[in-house]
Amino acid sequence: MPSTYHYRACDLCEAICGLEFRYDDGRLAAIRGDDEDPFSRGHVCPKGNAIIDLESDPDRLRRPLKRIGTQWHELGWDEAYAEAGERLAAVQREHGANAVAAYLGNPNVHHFGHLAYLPAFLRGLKTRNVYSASSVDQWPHQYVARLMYGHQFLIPIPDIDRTDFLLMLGANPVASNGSLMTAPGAPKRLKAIAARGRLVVIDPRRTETAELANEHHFIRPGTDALFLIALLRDLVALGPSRTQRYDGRISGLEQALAALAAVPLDDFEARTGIARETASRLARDLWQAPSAAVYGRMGLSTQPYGTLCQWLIQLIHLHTGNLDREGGSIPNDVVMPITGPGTARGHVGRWRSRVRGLPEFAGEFPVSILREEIETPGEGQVRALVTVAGNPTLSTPNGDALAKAISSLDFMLSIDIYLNETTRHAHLILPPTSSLSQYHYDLIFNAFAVRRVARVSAPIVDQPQDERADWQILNALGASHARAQSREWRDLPPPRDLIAMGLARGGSGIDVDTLEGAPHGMDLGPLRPCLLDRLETESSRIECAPDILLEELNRLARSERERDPQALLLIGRRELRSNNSWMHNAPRLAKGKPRHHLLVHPEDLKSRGLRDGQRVRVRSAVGEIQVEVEASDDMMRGVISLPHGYGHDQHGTRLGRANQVPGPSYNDLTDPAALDVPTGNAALNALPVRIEALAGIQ
Ligand SMILES: Nc1nc2c(c(=O)[nH]1)N[C@H]1C(S)=C(S)[C@@H](COP(=O)(O)OP(=O)(O)OC[C@H]3O[C@@H](n4cnc5c(=O)[nH]c(N)nc54)[C@H](O)[C@@H]3O)O[C@H]1N2
Ligand SMILES: Nc1nc2c(c(=O)[nH]1)N[C@H]1C(S)=C(S)[C@@H](COP(=O)(O)OP(=O)(O)OC[C@H]3O[C@@H](n4cnc5c(=O)[nH]c(N)nc54)[C@H](O)[C@@H]3O)O[C@H]1N2
Ligand code: SF4
Ligand SMILES: [Mo]
Repeated sequence: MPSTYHYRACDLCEAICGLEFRYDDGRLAAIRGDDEDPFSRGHVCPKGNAIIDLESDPDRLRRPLKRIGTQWHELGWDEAYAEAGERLAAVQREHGANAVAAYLGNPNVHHFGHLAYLPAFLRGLKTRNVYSASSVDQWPHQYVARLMYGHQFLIPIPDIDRTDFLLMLGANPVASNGSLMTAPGAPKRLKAIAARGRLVVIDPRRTETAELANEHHFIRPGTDALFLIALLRDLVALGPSRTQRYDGRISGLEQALAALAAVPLDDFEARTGIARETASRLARDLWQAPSAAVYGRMGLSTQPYGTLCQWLIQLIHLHTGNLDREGGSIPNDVVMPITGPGTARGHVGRWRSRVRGLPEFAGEFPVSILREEIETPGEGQVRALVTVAGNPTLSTPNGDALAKAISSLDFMLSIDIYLNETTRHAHLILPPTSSLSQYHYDLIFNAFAVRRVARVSAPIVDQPQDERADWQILNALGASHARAQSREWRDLPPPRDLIAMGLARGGSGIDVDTLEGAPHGMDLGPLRPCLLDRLETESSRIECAPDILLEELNRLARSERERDPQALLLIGRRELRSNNSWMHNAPRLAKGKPRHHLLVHPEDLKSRGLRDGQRVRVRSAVGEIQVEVEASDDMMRGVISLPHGYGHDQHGTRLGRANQVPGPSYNDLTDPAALDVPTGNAALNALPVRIEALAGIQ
């Protein structure tokens, strides 16, 4: 039988590369970047190829599993659905609706069959205890967008294909392939900026992206807000705000800019590690650039001033006239809208958490509070958990303590394809079938892309009869839970129908047939200014000075420097062959030298009497891990770097390959009390820790 070729978008990261799948005799034999995809133009990374491993992984679950004691047993789908629905309903009957919590992990966003079907299932649960990976990730972006532009997803995207000047802080797209900036082949796009204009990277590590940049500056973790304030004050001194574009549609810019004066900058260099003069020069360059964009990602969002940083970035765009203009920063207007009528703008603080009293955002609580909600007795205590494509025991603060809490639950249900560090605690696991057998549309990543693109991915393999798709599982669970509560339930139609409805709502004239006729995806052109027409604030204006953000400035003004002279600041990193916590089981990705080492500047090793390669103990306020150090002068002095997503070798998992290079879990060190205050987003970076030799091993 000859080879057959099929085309789909990759569903592993935000870059949504077009891939070509080659099947020989019905077997997936090779994956390449699709040269005809107008957006990704043939780009593929090692993870794209590793889809072959995922498809054939013997550890991947295919049928429901039920745990009795420590033993797992397969059971039929109908039986599994009935049991799940009944047990969730039973917990709620006895302890109230909020006694069931749900945690939604990152891959939900990558699968239409999860994303489009989850809201109905969650509505049926009627619980306020909803958590997701967003609160260890991008909440500051969504929150600032909500306050300033009126919708959590009205997020301006750096127009990197046209900008003359990109200032990038706390992001490493060469490894991560971009985030809240869907930009397949990011390295090429960034090289093009460096060639035609300027790419400036601010990062405590000289990253792979910094290597491509015209200029890189180390910054002391957690001090980016100070840096951005200095930059903005210098920009204000360079000239009046270029706000003609927003005339009559903007409130409070002068007030916001004036408020920056409250923050003292006298010890700027000592605190940030950046010369004051450097900030001033960058301000001049940015002011004079024909167009400019500032982009700050994980290193900025997941630190103690994440929201403040994202707000300051918007103010820079506004003051310099780069918001919503070519080469600046522009929200994407997609054919299947996630903003506008009928979408969730994201409410703020309508209710508060039971134990710590933290406000909800967009109907969720920050996941940093999940453990205390499970462990603290009283009305509303969480007694059951549903995880959907999430691995919170590795991904969220103080993960090992969370694991202990989870193991005490009355009932836990996981919708997941692996028996891993989190799902090993479940009583029931429901594994969705291969996404290659399902329709997919990137609801979110098209909306965050650096070009206007659209594509539908049609199924390329048949769904095995005894397996179930994500959307079928969510429909069936919703039905079974409703039945157990004697409530009505209506199944949602299959993905292709929902995609058609979403496209019709967008009113672009592009329908599913059009998209199916373009298997390599459709390019609809560069970003186009649209923000003013889409503002959803009550005032219909850009709100530049929300009280809560002004208060954040005051909090920073009052903050003190970290004083422990022995403390090092821990930050995270990503590597091309990782995908958060869950792809180390793919042989193609796990092979080669271990990549979980702790990077430490040679002088910091020396001053502690430590050697390159030595195993050390790392201690934070909440926990400790052991790990090998690697001397690296790519690190700023006083800062150390560790990837998250390791910590595999745990009792009772089925991860044959991942367990061979277990590594330690970063999040055994992170502190659930360390938060970005306005949102409750976890401050995973800039974590003070100490390192020391393991006794007896020196
Ligand atoms: N210290 C530190 N912690 C971090 C980060 C960091 O930079 N530093 N990054 C944070 C970020 S940005 C994120 S997004 C989170 C991620 O946090 P999580 O979403 O909790 O973790 P993932 O590692 O993405 O785990 C995904 C889970 O989904 C399962 N899965 C994979 N594909 C599918 C599928 O198709 N269907 C289903 N049902 N399940 C599937 C996997 O087996 C795994 O259990 O981690 C956060 N944690
Ligand atoms: N290969 C790979 N790609 C991925 C993922 C993966 O796990 N592996 N995960 C995906 C996900 S879910 C996401 S959200 C994106 C994230 O995408 P990125 O944000 O690009 O990813 P990171 O590599 O975490 O980049 C964060 C950078 O911030 C720096 N940093 C840490 N603290 C600070 C600080 O205080 N200030 C400054 N200025 N910098 C700081 C770190 O050194 C690091 O270089 O990546 C996605 N892509
Ligand atoms: S960059 Fe992301 S989307 Fe592209 S092939 Fe790699 S994992 Fe897939
Ligand atoms: Mo993420």
